[in-house]
Amino acid sequence: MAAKRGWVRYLISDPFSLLIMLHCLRLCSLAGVFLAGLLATPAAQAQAPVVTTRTPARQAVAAPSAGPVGIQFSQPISAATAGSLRVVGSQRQGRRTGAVSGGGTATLSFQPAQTFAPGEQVSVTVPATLLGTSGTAVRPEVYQFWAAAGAGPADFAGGPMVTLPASPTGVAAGDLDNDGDQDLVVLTAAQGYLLRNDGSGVFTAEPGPGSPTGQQLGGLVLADVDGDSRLDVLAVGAAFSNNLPTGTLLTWHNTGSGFSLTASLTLTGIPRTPVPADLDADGDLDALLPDPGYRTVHVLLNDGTGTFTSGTDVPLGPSVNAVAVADLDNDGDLDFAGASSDGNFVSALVNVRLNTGSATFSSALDLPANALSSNVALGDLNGDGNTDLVVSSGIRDTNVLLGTGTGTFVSAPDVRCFPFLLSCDPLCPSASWWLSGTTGCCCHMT
Ligand SMILES: [Ca+2]
Ligand SMILES: [Ca+2]
Ligand SMILES: [Ca+2]
Ligand SMILES: [Ca+2]
Repeated sequence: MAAKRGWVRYLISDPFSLLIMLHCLRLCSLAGVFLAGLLATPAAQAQAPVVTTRTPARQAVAAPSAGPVGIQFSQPISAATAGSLRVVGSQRQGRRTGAVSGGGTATLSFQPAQTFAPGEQVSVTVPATLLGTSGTAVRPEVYQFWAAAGAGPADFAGGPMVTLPASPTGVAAGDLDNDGDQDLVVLTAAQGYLLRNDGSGVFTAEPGPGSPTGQQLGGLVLADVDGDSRLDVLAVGAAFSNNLPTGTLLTWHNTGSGFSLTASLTLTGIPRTPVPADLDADGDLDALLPDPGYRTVHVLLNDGTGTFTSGTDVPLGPSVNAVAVADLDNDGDLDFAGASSDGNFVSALVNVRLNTGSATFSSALDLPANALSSNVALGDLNGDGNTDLVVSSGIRDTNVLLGTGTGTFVSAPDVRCFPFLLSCDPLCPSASWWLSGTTGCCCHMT
């Protein structure tokens, strides 16, 4: 007690020490508030629910055609928002109709009203409008899988011919009348046709998407861009003025009784075929359009009604011929790979771009490819759950690159599928043979 009184007398008698002590007390108080804030953060601000398990697994290649699609989260999901889950098919309906169950629990299940078509690619979006029961938005993600196809012999026999008044410039298959069979849309330079399937593979042609005056049609793809569960038609229109080309993304909405050209967007150059995908994980299909003339991949974002606006384009050279979309680094957003070539037989590349999650893409990871790369496809070839990459060459073997799941790839043996290949010889006997860059042998064409 005496010592305590002594300290007090000392501090009162020494104002400098008193000031230091008061300052220390103030700092301790501030530190306490800071620490209390840190400790209070987890309770006051709940963690976002995240997806922990997907059924079918991402990149699955033989998913049950009847469904369901099951998603397990780290926390229970609000029943009121469970319907925000989006399941989108590439061949039937587009946005799939069906029932979501499991609201209020940590496992949602979507049962599609109609089976997935054999080999159909299915995209699942977990958007940020899906909330946990605490009210916190989920961490959004998009993933893809493929429905099982039959184990057929892969032999194809010719079917009945359909005569059209002009040469086709594009064809795409999908169930446009939602009756369960695959119909066709065929474009000619100035007119589109719907070839309706009678259910047995016999098609009847009727007028389809019409072309705006002066536009030549190409680059056809089917996708439900307005989310009404009817496949719509996207195509690239080309117009020339003083020999200068202007490209337009044309969108025909499927009304159920015809096609209505209701949206278009003018672009530089003449882009190639659009690739629809939910690039920003908000539940609608956006689009990538490779534009070789301008060495660009156009990024177009959907407002949910099928109206597109330009996003952040991606420069990609030398001459990007095609793109394919998948989650290359397993982080829950869709990335893309582009096949590009400068036409001189030596500098073909695959350009890998990773999505930031909001449809902006990283700088290129360039992978060498065989000459004149003309197309690229993505899928899990070796069943390890990672997306692999296949690049076709105009004159050489097909490249196979196996994904590591982190956005990088390792080379696998090329696939020799050049149709006119006659034989190989390591000695290159004459000028009509050429050296295969990956196998080290010389090949000869018929
Ligand atoms: Ca049909
Ligand atoms: Ca639609
Ligand atoms: Ca979107
Ligand atoms: Ca990704």
